[in-house]
Amino acid sequence: MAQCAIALGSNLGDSLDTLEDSLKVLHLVPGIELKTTSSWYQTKPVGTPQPQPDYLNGCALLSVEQTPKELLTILQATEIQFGRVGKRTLQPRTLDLDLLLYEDVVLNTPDLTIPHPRMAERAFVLVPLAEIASDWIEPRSGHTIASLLQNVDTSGVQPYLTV
Ligand code: PH2
Ligand code: MG
Ligand code: MG
Repeated sequence: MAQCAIALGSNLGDSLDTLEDSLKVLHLVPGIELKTTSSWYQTKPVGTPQPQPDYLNGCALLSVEQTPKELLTILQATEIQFGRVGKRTLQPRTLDLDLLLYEDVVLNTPDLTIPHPRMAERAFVLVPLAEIASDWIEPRSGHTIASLLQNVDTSGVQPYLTV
């Protein structure tokens, strides 16, 4: 089994339900075990061309039998299952599932880049990821998640409090 980290995000529809249900769906896929989930964070949109609603973001650790490419296909199918339309980047979305880390693999293909190319600069990824994988070394930079987190502005990332 390979250890993987994924990022989850949503800023359209009932985001909390969508994120939690998507984790249940992934856990039911043969060959995928959901190991750990972070808490959820309400985050200011980063890099979006127009104003859009805050996101709900979190991360999860999976053990998988799938290859990186097979896992990507499953994540994309799950996004569609939860109503994601098209492949319009930087638009509001019901569900975004990004493969962040797969063991210590570094992969650069047209379809898939591992580690996720923008994870090291994104507080909305690093804050939840540091909760569950602070010692994991991001293999492109050679730095741990905890140390990457020290170099980003976390002011747009707030714990999401459920009542
Ligand atoms: N995802 C993006 C672009 N900007 N900003 C926040 N806060 N959270 C996201 O998940 C996010 C984003 C593209 O996938
Ligand atoms: Mg994505
Ligand atoms: Mg994304």
